[in-house]
Amino acid sequence: MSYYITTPIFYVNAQPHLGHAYTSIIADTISRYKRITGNTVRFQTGTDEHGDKIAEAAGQSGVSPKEYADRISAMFRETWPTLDIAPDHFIRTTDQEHIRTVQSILTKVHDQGDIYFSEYTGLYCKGCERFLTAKELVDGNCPDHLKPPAEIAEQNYFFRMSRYQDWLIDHIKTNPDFIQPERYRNEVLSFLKEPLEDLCISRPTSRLTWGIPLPFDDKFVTYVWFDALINYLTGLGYPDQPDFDEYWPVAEHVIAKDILKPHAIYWPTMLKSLGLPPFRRLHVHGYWNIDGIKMSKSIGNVVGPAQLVEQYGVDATRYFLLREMTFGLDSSFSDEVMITRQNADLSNDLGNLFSRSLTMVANFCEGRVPQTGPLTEEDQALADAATTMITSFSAHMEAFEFNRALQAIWQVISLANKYIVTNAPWELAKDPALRPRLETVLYTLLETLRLITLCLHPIMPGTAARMSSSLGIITPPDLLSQSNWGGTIPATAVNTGPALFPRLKKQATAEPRQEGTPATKKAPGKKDSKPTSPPPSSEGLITFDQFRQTELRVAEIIGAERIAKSDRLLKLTVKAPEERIIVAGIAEHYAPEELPGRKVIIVANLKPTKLMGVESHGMVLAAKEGDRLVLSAVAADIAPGSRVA
Ligand code: ME8
Repeated sequence: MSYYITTPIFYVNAQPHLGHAYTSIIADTISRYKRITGNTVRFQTGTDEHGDKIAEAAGQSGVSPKEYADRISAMFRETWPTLDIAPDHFIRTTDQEHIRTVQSILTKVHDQGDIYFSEYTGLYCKGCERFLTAKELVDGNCPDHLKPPAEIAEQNYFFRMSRYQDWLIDHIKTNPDFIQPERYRNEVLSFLKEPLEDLCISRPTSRLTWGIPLPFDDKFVTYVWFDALINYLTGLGYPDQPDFDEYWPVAEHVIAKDILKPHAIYWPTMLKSLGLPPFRRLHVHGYWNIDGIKMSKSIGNVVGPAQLVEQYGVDATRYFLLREMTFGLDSSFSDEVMITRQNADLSNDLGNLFSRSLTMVANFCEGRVPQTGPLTEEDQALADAATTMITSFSAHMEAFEFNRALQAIWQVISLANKYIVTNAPWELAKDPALRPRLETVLYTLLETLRLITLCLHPIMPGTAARMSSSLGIITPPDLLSQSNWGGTIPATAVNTGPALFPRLKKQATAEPRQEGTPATKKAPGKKDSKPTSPPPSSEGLITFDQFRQTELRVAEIIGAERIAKSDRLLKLTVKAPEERIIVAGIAEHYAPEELPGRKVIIVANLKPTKLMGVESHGMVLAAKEGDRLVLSAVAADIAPGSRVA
């Protein structure tokens, strides 16, 4: 069977964060699961590169939109392998092939009369890149971006979405699993009770040039969603490539609830207008929150995948995200829960079962899989639990219930750990007469571990590969043919290998990020909490309290002059927002003339000190690389005196 799974294509106006990583880990896990259950899988992700937000972010960085998109798109592409996320295709909306496909689809839909020109006034949220209805606002703000939308009136092209409303309602009703989980299906159906408006699909080039030109009117570019959603077709070579015929009928999309409407309403109606069947299923998950607020680049409270991988490793990160969130509901990220799970579930439960079992095989059976004798009732109970685990794991995976799929595995891990205690193989080993019993117990443990490893492949590919290698398993995983009891082959050499997961110290690891290093920023309106944990033990680290004593501010340089008899020092007059003098050792790198007007970051609360006779009230931050020195700067215009947090 074929299977096609996609993530949203992510905007390139900011770097990848945990939210993007979660969706991508889901898609990767499912594609690995589908592969080991005999499917031919295509997994697609990519980046969404047109629109106001991107053009604006590029402008702030002082580069062209394309250069900016190239840079951030590469970050997404390079981040995924660090999380063992292995898409088959990475699509970019700036790919020529995509642009051609979007234009040919626009022509087709236009020719058949589903696109018309009209005037429109509406409430536009730049964050969502769409018009919101008054009903969607909370206290006048977009509920996701916490900002009021702008009222925009302009002439534009519209897609006759309303024409397909009845068809869509009928399709959702007759295909109960079209939108999952059910709460989102209900949400869409309830939205569809009101008459559907047509969809504005263009922007005048006077307002936005960074988009795909409409083939029938070059004074307009296409609206982001009409461009973005089509990626799911372009990536398959629509309309005439064999991959399209193979994979489109089995397409499944994974998204978070922020983009439910474009996927559940715009997209199926666009497909209907094109004469294509809708995708097979839409899987909608909730938000990762920090302090109860959605983790998002526009709010700035993000946790980056690189920090997680560095702190916890790939597999612990994947495990945590899949185990902690109930698919469809929101979840909170915290280092504390992450560390607790790693220590309890991975290091203790799984790690101990694995290392104890293999160590006993090494000690009592010279590192070779023993023979199994007849199973006692207790052996049989574990064997039954392990084979039932496969069935229940598979059922939960099929239903995108990742936390329950993992619970099914951990139930067996826990049973197996108890089995070790009650059977005490180290006692059996003392009596040669009990040798057959010892061997059966150890065989039962190894076989249970083999089945556990089989289930872990899609979740923690690296760990499962290490476990397989220790267990002497050389065949690639196949859940269909390898899930019967008895697959472990006696006399196979096994080895203990290094510990699967190290135990983590709680506060020392948790503190730096929880208390406000760049990885997280307090959400607006939240008071900074006092650090409660003791200072980290590692040398060289400072506590958040120590860091907080340093007051960093944005300062505008309004004057600069050389200091007599010094080759190194410049006397800077800055506004921060009060005027002050700062002496900076930058004369070998910057001429005084080039400095006024620049905004830099300063340490504002240093005790004044005299340098070459001039009193300095603070310090300018700069970066050094060999002999080079580059002044700090801010990425967008901001008032002098703004605090840097
Ligand atoms: O919406 N929790 O791109 P985007 C969970 N380009 N998932 C999160 C999340 C969070 N806090 N934050 C982001 C776009 N995500 C469009 C999509 S598709 C044709 C076009 C994930 O960069 C989640 O998958 O804003 C969400 O749907 C997506 O990132 C939004 O990514």
